[in-house]
Amino acid sequence: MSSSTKTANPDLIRVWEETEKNRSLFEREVRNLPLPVKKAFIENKKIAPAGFKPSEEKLAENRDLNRVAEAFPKLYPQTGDRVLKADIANRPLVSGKRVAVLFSGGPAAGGHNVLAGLKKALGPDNVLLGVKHGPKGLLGGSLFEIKEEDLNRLLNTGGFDFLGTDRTKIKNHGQFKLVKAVCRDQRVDALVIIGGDDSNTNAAVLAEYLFENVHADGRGVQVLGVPKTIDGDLQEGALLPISFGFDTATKIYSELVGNILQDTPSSRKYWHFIKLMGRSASHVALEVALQTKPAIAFISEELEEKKLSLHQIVDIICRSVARRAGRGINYGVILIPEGLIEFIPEMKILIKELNEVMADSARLLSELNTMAEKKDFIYGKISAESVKLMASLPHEFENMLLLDRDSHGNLQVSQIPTEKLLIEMVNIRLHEMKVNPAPFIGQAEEQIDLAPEEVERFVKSRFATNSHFFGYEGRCGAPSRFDAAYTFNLGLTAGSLALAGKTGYMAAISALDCGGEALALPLTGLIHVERRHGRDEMVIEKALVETDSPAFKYFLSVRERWAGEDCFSSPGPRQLWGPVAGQLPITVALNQGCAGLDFDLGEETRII
Ligand code: FBP
Repeated sequence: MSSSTKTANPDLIRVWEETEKNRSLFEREVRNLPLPVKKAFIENKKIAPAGFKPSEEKLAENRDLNRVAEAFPKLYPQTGDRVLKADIANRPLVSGKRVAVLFSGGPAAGGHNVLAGLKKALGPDNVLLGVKHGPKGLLGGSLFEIKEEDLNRLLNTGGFDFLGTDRTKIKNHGQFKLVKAVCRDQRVDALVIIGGDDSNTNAAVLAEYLFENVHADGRGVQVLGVPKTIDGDLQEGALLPISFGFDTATKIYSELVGNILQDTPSSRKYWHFIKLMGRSASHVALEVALQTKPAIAFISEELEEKKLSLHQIVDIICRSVARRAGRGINYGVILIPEGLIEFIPEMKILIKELNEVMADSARLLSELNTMAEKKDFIYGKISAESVKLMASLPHEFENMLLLDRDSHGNLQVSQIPTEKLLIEMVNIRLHEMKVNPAPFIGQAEEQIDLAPEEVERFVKSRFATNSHFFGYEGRCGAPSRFDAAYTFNLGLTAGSLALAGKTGYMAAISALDCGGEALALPLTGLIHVERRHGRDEMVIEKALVETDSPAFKYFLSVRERWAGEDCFSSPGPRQLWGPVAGQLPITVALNQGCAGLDFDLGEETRII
């Protein structure tokens, strides 16, 4: 029979069409998986909310506590810098409470499981309201009830699509009043904000504003945070080892990078410049480097500490390319953290100056029609060094630095093609080195120690490149085994805090390798004073990679070997079910002093 006379089997078509809207064969399976649940949330084999009591755990010393106390006069006396922990002795017996939840900022795997945990903690006697489209939806009053049956669709699936998210910052009086009105009109008793450092700072500000007198009887609205960001830069030592979404994103990137690494000695002809998402901190790049062992992985925090210029970074790459080419290895992988350019001192000054001019003159700039006019205006306001640096950059890159800022006034670094900029600059430098190799060869620190035949091999070698940016690929995948369990327990913690009447706390889980401890971290204890956009602001600081951390020190001890040898590791796809063995992110396990990579967050429990 010819193919034109064949017809598709209608049963197969029907089965296939059912896979639309989060009902793929894969999603159907992952939804049914049991999850580890912490003991504090289990009573008589059923999920139950926990109460809270003071913990002996302490936050790191906060030098700005007095200023925070002044800025949060109502919240601070309640929360201060005192950590709470889940307590099975005082389970809240509450009914009729209405808790609203929203996503804020970029998506991260496991958000849907936070919703599931919240819903389970609240139980059938309380109401969980979903806010559509993040903070913007809150201002517009877009709330709807999340039903038990919604969990059948949500559990263990990736993305934030059930509610949507956005990056609106609720910061002015008009917005605060709107939120108050929405909470009063929709009888919201508690608001849970699932977000990163900025969003949790916002949660603290809202907790202060909504502390009292929202409802007719004088009650306020509780505000709670849940730590989310694939960037992994919302951490608080042992009390909050990592934000959710980091594990899934880094495992997805590690699979992709591992595949590319495996391609390099197979095809033997490309250098791959791979930029990895992570707006500021380089936790993602460090984790992926440890998972995959590339030739070079830049860690922005180290570059900043060493005050390296863009040209010195280019030289590091060129030396490695030449050394490997001398040994006949004409390929390699370079990992570049998304935020790298903001950590190069000269670029940092330039970007800071640009941010300030663009924030201060936003209205004026919006009235200028052409890029040339904008440039003229901006260049007239920044320092001579910055103007010079701007002029030395490739044209495309220069324009990118002038793109509109996000709602927090930050440069949208994910739009800056750093990987392409480096390729362009490395190409030029390698050409210079090949034309006249003598000055580059030798034993001085800035030179390359190559034998004459290696120099010859390098000079004859071809430098072919590919650029990649792995970012959005990793944010919305189904949560890894770790993130699925972690987020469900974070949801249970936040739901319990809501029922326990707490406000101004962020849910956290510590002791990830030994049963987990559900904690409530006081937002007022996490807030510091930081200079942003030319003024002091109260913010939760981003946790950057520390160059004296165990994870970074381990990386330091192995990177020379990775640079010189043709070694790599290809970890394969992330695990979504099966044993919890070997599933912790390696940077987290190293920094937390864990004995292994196994996580332990309680007993496997069927959720739906
Ligand atoms: P959050 O901190 O809000 O979770 O977002 C992190 C992130 O994934 C960054 O790594 C990245 O720079 C940014 O989002 C990109 O988001 P957008 O597409 O909104 O610019």
